[in-house]
Amino acid sequence: MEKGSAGRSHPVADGAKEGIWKLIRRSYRAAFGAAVLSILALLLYVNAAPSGAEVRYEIIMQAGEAPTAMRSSYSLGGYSDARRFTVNGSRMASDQVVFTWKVPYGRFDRAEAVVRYRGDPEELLLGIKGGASKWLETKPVHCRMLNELPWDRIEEKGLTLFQRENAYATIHDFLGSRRAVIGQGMGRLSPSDLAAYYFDGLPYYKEKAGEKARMLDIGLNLRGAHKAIAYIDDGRLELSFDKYDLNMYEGGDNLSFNVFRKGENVYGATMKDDGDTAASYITSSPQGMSIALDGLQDGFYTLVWDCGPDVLFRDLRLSCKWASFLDRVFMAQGELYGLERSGTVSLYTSARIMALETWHAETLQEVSVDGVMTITLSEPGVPVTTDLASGIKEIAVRNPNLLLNSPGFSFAVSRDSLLIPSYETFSPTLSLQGIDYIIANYSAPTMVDGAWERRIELDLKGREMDGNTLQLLITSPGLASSEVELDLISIELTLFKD
Ligand SMILES: [Ca+2]
Repeated sequence: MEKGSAGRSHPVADGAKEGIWKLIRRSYRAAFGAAVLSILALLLYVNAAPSGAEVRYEIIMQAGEAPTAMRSSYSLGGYSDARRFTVNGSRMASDQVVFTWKVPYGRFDRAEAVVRYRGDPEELLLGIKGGASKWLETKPVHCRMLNELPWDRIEEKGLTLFQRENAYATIHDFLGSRRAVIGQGMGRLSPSDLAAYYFDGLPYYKEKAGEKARMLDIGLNLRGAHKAIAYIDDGRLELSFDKYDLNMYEGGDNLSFNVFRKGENVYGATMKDDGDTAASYITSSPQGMSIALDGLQDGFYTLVWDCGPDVLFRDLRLSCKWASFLDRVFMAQGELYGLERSGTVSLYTSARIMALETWHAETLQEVSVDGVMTITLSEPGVPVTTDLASGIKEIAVRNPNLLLNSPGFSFAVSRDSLLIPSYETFSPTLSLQGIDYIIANYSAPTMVDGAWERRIELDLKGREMDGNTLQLLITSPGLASSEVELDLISIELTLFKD
């Protein structure tokens, strides 16, 4: 927005003018000693047209008297309505084997795979990716340590909760009471009595939790850089906020806003300085940002506001039920910056230790935790560190001109919307010391006719198969250097376009 322009920026009208907002729609079949690996890809394509199409692939692995070593990559040729490929080998001799072939469509919504094999590898994974794409969807087929773990276990819909003690009767109870909301690989510092294995908990939890308000209003004036996590469960993200320049320091006040999914940038925009780069102490008019992202994969997204402390943003609205700020929240009292006075706000956190700080003598205050005045700020610019009880606490701030700092933890504006980031990520080499629960999007394979059999599903929404090329990756980390013999019998793959 130009300096001096009046009124509140309307995100659509002004956004288009400024160009700062964009819309992005944007069976070693044991017969006769021959090993047969068959890959069936049944392609059910339902277009906008009422009739669907069905395409089937069959890929057969054959070995001689003894299983033939299979390693590295196999290109399986093109596609047709019914196609069978033959590759020699059945015994995995490398940590990974890749099958590549052409598919008739660039996009599918999900895949279902049935893997049959012999052997007891430490871990066996199945992954799908597009030819040259950076994305990879992977699910565990076999995990020896979990298969043999003698803990109590509850299985529901492909999920398994392993408990050292039998504390929860259902997975739903477990997820509800603990808000076991876990972002894979986020590497947070939260309590480590829980490990997660290929688990993105909310999709399961929300089925029974019912609908809540779809829009989250974050009634905070936020100053400077912030990072948040949001859980998307309906394929889209609408988000809006207003940016103000405080113009207290010399220099430009750009704000870069980015959205990431598993480290991949799915949206980025920069809001420019208001034109006042002096230390004028004149707060700018609001500049609106409004985005609508469609076709997103469900899961955790990271939102990043990158800017200096001379930038304030507020009126943040998000079309999701769960969102939390990571590590820190820097709230600004509007009254101190030429905006209306900010009233009492409550933030919810699972933090066990928190540092609070205000930069102004006017906003020295006591801050309450769960209704008890417990933290006293008596000197500006001097952080006060406090230990907090376990569980989710309400931090009430009477005069929100405060920096809350709790690296590794999160803050939400309501109890219901709090996301508690990752605990431990389970791997077969993880020490279980201190771990009492493992929640896994995994169930042990079943033994059928002397071989393991496991069915898995993969979400492919929003995934583009570049050049209509699909790659199927079978991975067993450390297999080649181990004594384990792993014979693949068959893989059936069905791809669906819903
Ligand atoms: Ca400025």
